[in-house]
Amino acid sequence: MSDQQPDVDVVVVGAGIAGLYLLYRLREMGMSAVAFETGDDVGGTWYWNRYPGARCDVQSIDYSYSWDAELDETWEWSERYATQPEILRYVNHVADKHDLRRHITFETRVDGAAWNDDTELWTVATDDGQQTTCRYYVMATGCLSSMKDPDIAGTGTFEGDVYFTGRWPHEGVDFTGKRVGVIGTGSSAIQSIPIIASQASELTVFQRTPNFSLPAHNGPVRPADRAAIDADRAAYRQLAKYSSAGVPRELSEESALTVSEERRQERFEEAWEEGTIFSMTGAFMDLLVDRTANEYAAEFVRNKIRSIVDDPTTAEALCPTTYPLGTKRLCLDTNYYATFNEPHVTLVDLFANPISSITPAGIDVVDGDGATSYEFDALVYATGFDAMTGAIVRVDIAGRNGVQLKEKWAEGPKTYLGLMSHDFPNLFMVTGPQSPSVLSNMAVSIEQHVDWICDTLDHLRDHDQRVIEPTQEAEDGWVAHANDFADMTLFPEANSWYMGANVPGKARVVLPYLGGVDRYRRICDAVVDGDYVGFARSGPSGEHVD
Ligand code: NA7
Repeated sequence: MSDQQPDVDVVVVGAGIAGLYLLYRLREMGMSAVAFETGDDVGGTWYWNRYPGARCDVQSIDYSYSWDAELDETWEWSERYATQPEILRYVNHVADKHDLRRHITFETRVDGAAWNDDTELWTVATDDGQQTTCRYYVMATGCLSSMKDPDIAGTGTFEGDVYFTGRWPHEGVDFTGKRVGVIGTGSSAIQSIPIIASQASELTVFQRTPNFSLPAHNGPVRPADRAAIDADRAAYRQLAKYSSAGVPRELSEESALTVSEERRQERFEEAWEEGTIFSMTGAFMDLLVDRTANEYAAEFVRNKIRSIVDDPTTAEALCPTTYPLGTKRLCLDTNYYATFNEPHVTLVDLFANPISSITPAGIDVVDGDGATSYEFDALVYATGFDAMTGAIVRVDIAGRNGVQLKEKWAEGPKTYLGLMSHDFPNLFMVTGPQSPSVLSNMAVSIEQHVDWICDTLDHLRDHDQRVIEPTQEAEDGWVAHANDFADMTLFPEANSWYMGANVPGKARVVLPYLGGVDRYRRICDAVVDGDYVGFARSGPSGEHVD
């Protein structure tokens, strides 16, 4: 083993909510670290997604850091669901308060990273031509940061203004008096469409798969929610950590199959009124595992859509029918469905009239034997992301013996606990695939991963160990467990980005861990308590510790 010393102990990729907390913890531990960030400032998701109406749809009192008690006590959110600018202000405040920017190299993209078995170091290559060696390498790149190629014929030929929701101009966009086309009806579109409609002279929405959306009922933080957290903040945060989705809530023990029709409707009405992302799927215990139970909830929401949208054809087109409720990302909205009652707003159902091409003037769709042409001043692509794995495999990561992560994951991600992958020693992922991540309150899941990673680095240092890597057997077991869990649910039925199904050519395999935040946390803790069961570790002279 070589005794070459690295440039820094840890390279972090990304300066979003995860990267910032990592930098804080590593500094507190006395480890040197540098973060590389593509953007010119902190914020990650909240830096890039500046489209009109962008908000978090986990309540802001829950989607907050808990590690800074003083910040937690004093920061006041102006709304239940804060807007992107407010969240970005919060993240900037944290970076300033803890003087974190000095550890970050902005406007610098990590292109590659290679493990050297002799030096037991990673060499990280950035797009400024520099190389940085480190002992530990952490991808804090976010789950929804690598944009999906819109993959539509003629993309690039449109001669008007073009916008992507995930790369919105910092100076904002005014659509007043403009004819606007929006492609996509995922969360980003559902949040932005009502606001674009309030400015545009004409708005045409191109919908491939309709989504289930619930009213956010946004406004000031609700008194009951505030009281719950104010009563005992530390206890509330602890409850969140050991909850199924990272938000304290009582789990239903009722089956939608055994209660009366009256009771079912009552629970669904309560969920609709509650206006949280977890309320509808949590209304009964079996909504995400039983098709019949799920269909009760789905039909309830479809009836709501029918009651809001005046034109029956548009209403039916907006009703999802091809997948169970909750198996594609549920959305929260403010006036989304009602927007289609506005005379200048049109829905184009791409199942009936698929896009044949983007054109210099707008969009052509197939219409019977002919075509209909739509002309626009501006086009908005709200076409989503290469979720969970995209930002990780976009970097050329070469592990032991040159094994490429991209190739290893070609048939789907292979990880142990969503934290590490065999043959990639000392490489950690924050909210990686096969961890709860996007199916949870990300703030809670990020903190858990950062704490686990930092506690592990601390442990290695204390025990004079310097390399950690999951065993093949542990990884195989975790992959099987994650897939088995998914197979007990309805999630595999949907062509969703949870399944990698939105990106042509991507393996169709469940990406987030479906066992829940609490079960997952207990497993991670048990692994540590079992002296890192499933991980091989070695010290400076190569001696192994199992
Ligand atoms: P999503 O949820 O992936 O939505 C993308 C939308 O774009 C969705 O309606 C897609 O239809 C549509 N889409 C994608 N490609 C095409 C093509 N080629 N033609 C027509 N329509 C297309 O991304 P969002 O940004 O809205 O949300 C991502 C997450 O960010 C969100 O869930 C929150 O967690 C935050 P499809 O469903 O694939 O038929």
